[in-house]
Amino acid sequence: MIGDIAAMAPAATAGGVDGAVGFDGVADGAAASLIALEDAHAAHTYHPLPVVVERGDGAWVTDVAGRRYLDCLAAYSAVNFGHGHPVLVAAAKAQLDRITLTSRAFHNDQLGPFVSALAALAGKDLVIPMNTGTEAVETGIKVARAWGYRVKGVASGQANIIVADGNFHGRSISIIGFSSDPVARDGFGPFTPGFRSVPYGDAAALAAAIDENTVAVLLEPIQGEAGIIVPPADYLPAVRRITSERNVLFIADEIQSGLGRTGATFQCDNVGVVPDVYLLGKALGGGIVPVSAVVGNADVIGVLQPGEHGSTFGGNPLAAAVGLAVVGLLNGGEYQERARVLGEHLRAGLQALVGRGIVEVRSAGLWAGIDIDPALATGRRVCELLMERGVLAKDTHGSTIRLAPPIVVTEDELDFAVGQLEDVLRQLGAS
Ligand code: IF1
Repeated sequence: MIGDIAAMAPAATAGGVDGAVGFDGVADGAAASLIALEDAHAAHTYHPLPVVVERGDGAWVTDVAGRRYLDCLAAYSAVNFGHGHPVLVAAAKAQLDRITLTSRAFHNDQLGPFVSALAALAGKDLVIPMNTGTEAVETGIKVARAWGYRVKGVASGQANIIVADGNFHGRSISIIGFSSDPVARDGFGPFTPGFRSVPYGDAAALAAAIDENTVAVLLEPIQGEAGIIVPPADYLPAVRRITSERNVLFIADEIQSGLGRTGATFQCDNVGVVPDVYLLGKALGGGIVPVSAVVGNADVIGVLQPGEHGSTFGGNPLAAAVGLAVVGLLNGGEYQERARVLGEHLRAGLQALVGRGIVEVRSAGLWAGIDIDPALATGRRVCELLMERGVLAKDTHGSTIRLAPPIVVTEDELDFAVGQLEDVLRQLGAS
């Protein structure tokens, strides 16, 4: 089973592990002119590595100079099934020749099958199809507030939602308003009221923050941007118990942690918890189109009435066709099992580097947060050196880097990535 999925990935056009060649980090030729064009006309809201990607296949990408890199970011887990997955590309291509957008003013023949399959995958009965993760989070906030007023009986305009310190749920004004990251939040006020933030992992603090107007708790089951922060094993079960007892919705933001990444369909599965609402995105679109969703039961998601919510592109036939194909890949459980087994291999390889330039490793499935010894280098510097060795990764805060390769990655490719990290740490002076 494990081998089958790798075989299904598009054949690497060239290189593979022994063909991975980074470069000296100085963009040249076509890359330099393309970067200059982007620099001149794209707002500078990012600081990308100086690599210009032209193609992708499976777990690999190729830059404009033909150099290949193992993609250990997978677009922040939006490319869980690899670049150019044949089943997903075929679903998209077939739909492109039929119809791609109708708006929800009319039905289309792809939405019903998609939402039915997604609801079944989540063990729920209703889906609100959206496009980006941010939209799914904002939709979840609207659903929670409407449920609070119309079902729980919270006084109008008084609803509050509990979030966790260190959260990342997107970049809209309401969402950054409850961010604890000054870079994400400062200078964009005023913000939306009705949110309280408590320490992540502390169930007692969460229980103490709940009052008669609390309608929901919104949490990442593992905090991604914060550095793949895995809470104590009993945290989410305690949150589930507390929210059930206090008639508060438990909304799990599985936009990054879900859909196979952590070795299960949802990270909540790994800790035996079923939230009232799943927020999904990223990999739901197969790395091809933006697809997100809010998934729950009718007694919660059903509170919204016609005209109260919507989206021009939400539930469009192209997104639904790809989303249905993604659910099809997940229904068999092979990708979840692969992420679990290969994740253990990755963790063992990284753990062996603790004390040799790495301070701590946190991981779940094929999702790892690695704290580099800050005395050695920043996370950014490590990622620059990894790029020169044919591995693409992304730092997060300070000296933490994250690894999240497509689940189609092979054990040999994981060994290659860990080997390059070991060499980079040695290059930086780690003993
Ligand atoms: C960027 C971070 C990751 C998310 C969770 C909702 C969203 C995200 C748990 C919103 C999005 C993306 C945003 C992207 C980079 C990436 C990211 F670094 F920003 F924080 F993954 F950790 N919930 N995360 O992780 O989904 O609207 O983006 O589809 O903004 O640079 P979105």
